[in-house]
Amino acid sequence: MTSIQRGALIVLEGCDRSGKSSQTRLLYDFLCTHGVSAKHMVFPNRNSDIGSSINAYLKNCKDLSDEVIHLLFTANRWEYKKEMEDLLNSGTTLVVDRYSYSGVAYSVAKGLDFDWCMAPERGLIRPDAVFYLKAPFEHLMNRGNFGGERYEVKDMQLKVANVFDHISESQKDFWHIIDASQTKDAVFENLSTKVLEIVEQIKETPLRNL
Ligand code: Z5A
Ligand code: MG
Repeated sequence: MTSIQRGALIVLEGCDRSGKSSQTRLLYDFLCTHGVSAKHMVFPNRNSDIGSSINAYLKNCKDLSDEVIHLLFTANRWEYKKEMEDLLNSGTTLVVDRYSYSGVAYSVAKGLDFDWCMAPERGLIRPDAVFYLKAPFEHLMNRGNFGGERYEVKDMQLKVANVFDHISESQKDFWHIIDASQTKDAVFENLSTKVLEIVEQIKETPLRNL
């Protein structure tokens, strides 16, 4: 009897306009055409009740304290934990556009304590790989639609980048830095090769929590 081999949890992180949504969509299509069962997920997931409050906050239609919005972003991930776990255990690879690290990076950038921010993320599923799409702010601000939402200002983006840098430095075993200032094709080339390797490598390993 053959046991079901699990799927991989692949997360893309990075500052605004670094290309996460473009690359997660490309990656999802790529995995499907290579015969890998896959699902594309995005956080925040704005479709739930919690997600719609987050959406109103990001669009500047609702004011919430920094602590409350932080916990809503985290709760939004907890809403989907069971679904993610079931999919991974049934062999589906998840390609996720932002995850717990965005939660921590944006809240720490606003002045909240790192450990306080990380605490409610503990118990969520630990990614098998995080790809950090990294590029200078000056490069990213010239890309489409920058400035439409609450956090899309230079000072905030520089602080967010600092937190991502700090986390990637401390979690080198599963964080991979990708130069996001390259063309979309070049970024994808880098990413897709590594992802296929990781999907193969983790098949027999147990899921772990943050
Ligand atoms: N947030 C939080 O505070 N806490 C949390 O826990 C979570 C999130 C999960 C909404 O995120 C906000 O929520 C976000 C963090 C905070 N802060 N802000 N602002 P979002 O993910 O919904 O934001 P978005 O609207 O999708 O934008 P984005 O993620 O910043 O963009 P992106 O996905 O990284 O980039 P893209 O959409 O793929 O590309 C942007 C543009 O650049 C587009 O015109 C592309 O065609 C172009 N592009 C992409 N790649 C390239 C390359 N390589 N070269 C040239 N042009 C490119
Ligand atoms: Mg995006």
